[in-house]
Amino acid sequence: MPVIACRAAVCWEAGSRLQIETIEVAPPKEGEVRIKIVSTSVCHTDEYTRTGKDPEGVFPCVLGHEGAGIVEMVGKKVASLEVGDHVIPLYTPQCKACKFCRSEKTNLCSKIREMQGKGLMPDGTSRFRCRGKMLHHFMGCSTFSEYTVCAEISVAKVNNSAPFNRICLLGCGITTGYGAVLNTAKVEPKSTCVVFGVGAVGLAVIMGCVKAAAARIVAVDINDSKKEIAEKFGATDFVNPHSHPDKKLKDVLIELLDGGADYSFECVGNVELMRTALECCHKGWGQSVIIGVAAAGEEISTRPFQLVTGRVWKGSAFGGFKSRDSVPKLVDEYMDGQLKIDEFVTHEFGFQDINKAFDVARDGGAIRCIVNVQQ
Ligand code: NAD
Ligand code: DAO
Ligand code: ZN
Repeated sequence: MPVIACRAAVCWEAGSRLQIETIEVAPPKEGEVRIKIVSTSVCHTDEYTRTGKDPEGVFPCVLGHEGAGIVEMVGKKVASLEVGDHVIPLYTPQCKACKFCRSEKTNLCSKIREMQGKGLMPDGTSRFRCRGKMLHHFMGCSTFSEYTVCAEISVAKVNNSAPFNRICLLGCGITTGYGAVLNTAKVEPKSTCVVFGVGAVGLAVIMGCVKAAAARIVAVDINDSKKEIAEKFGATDFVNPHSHPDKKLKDVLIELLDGGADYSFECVGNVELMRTALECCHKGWGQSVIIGVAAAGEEISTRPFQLVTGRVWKGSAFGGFKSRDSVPKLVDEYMDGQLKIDEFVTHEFGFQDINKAFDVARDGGAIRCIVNVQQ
């Protein structure tokens, strides 16, 4: 069956800007599907990987992991997807058979983890070539291409009438923050919550806290322009650490919340802030959830006494959602008006301008930039 020649945004080496190239995309092998990507978005993690800070980046590669599209071709033994299905690629797969998938305690499927981490398909090869060279895949998705190939277990089939340029955001940021509140922390009504970082992930945390009927939702960001959108999403308070130069941030928050937060969420990827997020939690029961991804080699620290006295430190990946089961339901929640997505979109670009989307995302002026790949 035919190899497709199409446009893709290639990252040739760590630190270089993406280049729109014509690449070859091989047909899907057994247990794989080829997808025509309609829309994608630029997540903080794509930019982070592009710079070479993230260990998951293997170059040259096709980045992108927040996307949505249409199945164009199915490989042998694919039973759950058909040509024409509308889909969202998933960087956290769900095979439903491995030890992790069989446990209710985690969403971290291990079936294709090893090869995915090496930027390869499950059989250890790549479906992408450009200028005679092999290109690596990224996080099992590689959505910065007009066509990509994913494992069947890395694809969620979704409502055919949902707009691609909105639901692509459920491939990462929104799902991550929302689920961290509802699945990982399991925030109870009337709780007090602190959200560090008001990007897409932090806003989705705020949305989750509102859904959980939290009493106080304190948004923390070093950029004052984030106050308005945080409040629009339901934050009750906004704290800019720079407005309190003489006080430790954790003391500002402990004072504001009469002893500390019931729950806190770190949505930046800064290890110092992770410590503050733990230590601003209430003695005896406060829980802090790490969502932000720190640079390779960085470490967190605190005094053990913080944990001895009842604070709990946790982490959350893809919002703790079992991906193939949950993402279609989140699409339906959006279609029913129960879940915000439109409000996260601040910019929209054609594929040719994907680097502009990176620039805007990096400058902090964006929440999410949609890139319409077929335009
Ligand atoms: P973003 O860049 O859009 O937002 C980050 C926000 O943090 C910005 O508003 C910025 O002003 C703010 N900020 C920066 N430094 C700060 C500081 N010292 N104190 C307070 N605020 C500060 O990022 P995003 O796309 O929302 O992603 C947030 C983090 O979540 C990233 O680290 C990303 O890699 C990670 N992430 C994790 C998962 C997961 O499954 N765990 C999934 C997606 C993203
Ligand atoms: O299963 O060992 C594993 C790794 C799972 C990877 C989870 C990644 C979570 C954070 C990724 C950043 C967001 C795109
Ligand atoms: Zn699994």
